[in-house]
Amino acid sequence: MSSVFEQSVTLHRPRQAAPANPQPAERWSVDAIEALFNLPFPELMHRAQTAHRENFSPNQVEFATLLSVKTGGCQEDCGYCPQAARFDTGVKATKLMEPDEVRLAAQRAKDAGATRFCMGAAWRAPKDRDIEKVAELVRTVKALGLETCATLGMLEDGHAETLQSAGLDYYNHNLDSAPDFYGDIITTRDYQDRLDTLARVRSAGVKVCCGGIVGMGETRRQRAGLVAELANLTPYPESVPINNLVKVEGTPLADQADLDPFEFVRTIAVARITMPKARVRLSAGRQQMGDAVQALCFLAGANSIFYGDKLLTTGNPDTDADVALLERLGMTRSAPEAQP
Ligand code: SAM
Ligand code: DTB
Ligand code: SF4
Repeated sequence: MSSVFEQSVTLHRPRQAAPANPQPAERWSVDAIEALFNLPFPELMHRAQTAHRENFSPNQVEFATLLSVKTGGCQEDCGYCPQAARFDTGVKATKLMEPDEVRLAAQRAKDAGATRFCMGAAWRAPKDRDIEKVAELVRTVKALGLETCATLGMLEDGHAETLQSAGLDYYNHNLDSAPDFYGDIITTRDYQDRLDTLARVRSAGVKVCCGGIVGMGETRRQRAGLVAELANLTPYPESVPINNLVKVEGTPLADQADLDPFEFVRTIAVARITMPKARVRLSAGRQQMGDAVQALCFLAGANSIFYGDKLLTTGNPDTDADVALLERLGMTRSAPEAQP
């Protein structure tokens, strides 16, 4: 069997990388997106696969590794999050990591096969001095030849520019839910704050990584509402993480009922159809999902995963298990995007 690290023979019009600035093909109404969700599963999958194959090789998956560079103690009240100080989740607060420690972790991720390295910090919003320190971390990771991504909370004017100059490729900031569900989950900042940060990232020339979480008790229409917000961003994000809620004891959503796995797969398919050139990332929740559902997500157009045995504070499948899964499926890891 060929190695997962070898490039597959591509039979379709393959593209290794999303373009820097995909334009929205059309404006999507919530009704139109809900209609996609309502399609028979085979029809929805066919449409998603068609969109996927027009823009990417369907056999390749990007590996992105996450590192929590500053964990816990966050003042926000995001109802899903183990890092919010107000919830008793057992997560210990740490200080921002030093460049040497981050370099080691990034080198390990690269050696294991990751092409993108994403640094997360449990901040509501970084201070100016935090941005300077994270810029140093970005330079450190970039120097190893990895694509860089950071998720640090809300940014002020100038922050995204500083990070861009340090070599930041992507900034992750999720919309998380539909606007009409958001207030049920988070009260300490509003939807417009998130859109403002995304606009700052975009205008600094940093690529946008923006998605959300499903399985928080939202309706199907609200899942459609989240996808509509993402797809109607102009341009839509280059990278779209779709997280399945990881239920953490101590958070308000700890006892939330499981989402039907097919509904998760549908969400991936609808994201693929509405944002055809984006990297759609099958993000949090893989450990709880099982191999068969993950395979359906790849068939629905997911072409990126978080790779490494930890997300930020919760578990993720072992790297060996992910390499084995791709080999079983005859799929391969995507080559890195061309670096500027
Ligand atoms: N503090 C920053 C912020 O909120 O923008 C960055 C880190 S925050 C942990 C990044 C994202 O992780 C959140 O927006 C959310 O989408 C996701 N996330 C956090 N906890 C999660 C959970 N339990 N299940 C699924 N996704 C989660
Ligand atoms: C994203 O959309 N998901 C990642 C990343 N962006 C930063 C985070 C998932 C966190 C899951 C819960 C945890 O491990 O703390
Ligand atoms: Fe803080 Fe981010 Fe967690 Fe919200 S999601 S509590 S802002 S770390």
